[in-house]
Amino acid sequence: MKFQRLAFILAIIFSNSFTYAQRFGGGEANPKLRTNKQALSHFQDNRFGMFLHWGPVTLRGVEIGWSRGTAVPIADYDELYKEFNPVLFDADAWIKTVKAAGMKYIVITTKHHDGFCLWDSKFTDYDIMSTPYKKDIVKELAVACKKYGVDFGIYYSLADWHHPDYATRYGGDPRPVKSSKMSRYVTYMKNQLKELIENYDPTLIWFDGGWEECYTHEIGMDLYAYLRNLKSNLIINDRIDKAITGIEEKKYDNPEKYAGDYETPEQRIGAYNVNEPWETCMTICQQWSWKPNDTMKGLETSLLTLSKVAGGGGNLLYNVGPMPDGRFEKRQTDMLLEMGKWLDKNGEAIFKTQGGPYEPTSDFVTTRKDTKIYLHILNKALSGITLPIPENVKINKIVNLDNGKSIAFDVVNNTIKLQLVPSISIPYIIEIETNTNTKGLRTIKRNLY
Ligand code: FHN
Repeated sequence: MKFQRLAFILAIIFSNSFTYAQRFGGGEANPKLRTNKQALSHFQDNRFGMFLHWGPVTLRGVEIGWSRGTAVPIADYDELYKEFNPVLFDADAWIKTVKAAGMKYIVITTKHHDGFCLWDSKFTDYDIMSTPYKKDIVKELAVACKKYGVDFGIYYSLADWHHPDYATRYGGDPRPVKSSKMSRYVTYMKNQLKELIENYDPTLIWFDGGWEECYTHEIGMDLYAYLRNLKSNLIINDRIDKAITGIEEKKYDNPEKYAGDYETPEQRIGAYNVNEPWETCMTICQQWSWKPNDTMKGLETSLLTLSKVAGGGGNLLYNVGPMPDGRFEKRQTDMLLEMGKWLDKNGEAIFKTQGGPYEPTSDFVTTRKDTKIYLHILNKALSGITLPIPENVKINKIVNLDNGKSIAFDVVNNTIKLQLVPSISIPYIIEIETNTNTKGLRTIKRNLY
């Protein structure tokens, strides 16, 4: 009995230690789920990217996918491609804006739930080459990303309410499901994903739409392994499988069981997690695809979101919905360029950093890199901060990154006190120079300060 009890305890101890390794490489338990950790840490270093939801539906200014059969009758929605002619689309202009905004990668909807393909696909005519525009949007963006050194990511919806073999209908689609054959649809997806990988070489595939019953955990695992074999350093999000933490806001107690390289909290700041990669996706406006006169988030809100996500250890994928003529709205471009100016001054506190070591509060979050800890001040009125300092850490100097001015501080009994001047613009960054490599510091719990 004693031996069995000991074996049980050891099994519990080791099973947890394999969770991270299994899911992110290292553990031998399930090679199907092995990702490329080097590619993943590069993705994490990128920190800030642009999500792009675009397609013929922008002609009506309603939500992509979801308005098929609701705001727009299916028969009309499925004909919109015949009008789609974004003559002002300029891939170089888009990617120049991405770079000027300080963003390091893009994720473009190559196919959303409506099934329309923004690239020249050999496997369907429901694609950009059947529109009056007749140019491969995805190709042009892939070329522009390479030209300007921006990582190229693609969004691909596993749900396809247009495809006859996808076995779930939406929007009152009258077609009988019995004629649908998911195995044929999976083959269609594999063919399309193979041509996307081989012809456009994305660094990342952002899956979505896997929540419907017809798409199973088995399909997700098989698809992950298929893609992993096609491109070993491809980054694949958690929505390729059924542990869709981003939408359900729930933790899975056995994440190693599910495929996917990182978690995808949506329209919210993800929970503090400096051990596993995650990315918040969020709209700059309210709608994912373009909507005339949509409500837009301002510069301060956008920068606070970026700081809070980085302070929690995550990436921010910030969404722009391009207009039907192929341009970004000027107000969105202008705001993004202001974010870029802030990042010109403060980007060292965002890029290639790790979240923490202090757990986030409503007044501040922290990031760290090399021997530095960056305090992101989120509260305009804050006039001072008192924090415990980790053992053996010495503070050499403290500087306000915004104005370059040194900040006076006291250290008493492993506690640092620093005075702040309430500021008109937030977030602003206080850089703390220490004598230690901060990456190794354990998280300092919020109840200690
Ligand atoms: O249904 C989609 C939605 O249109 C959008 O693409 C977002 C982006 O994360 N994902 C799904 C909703 O969770």
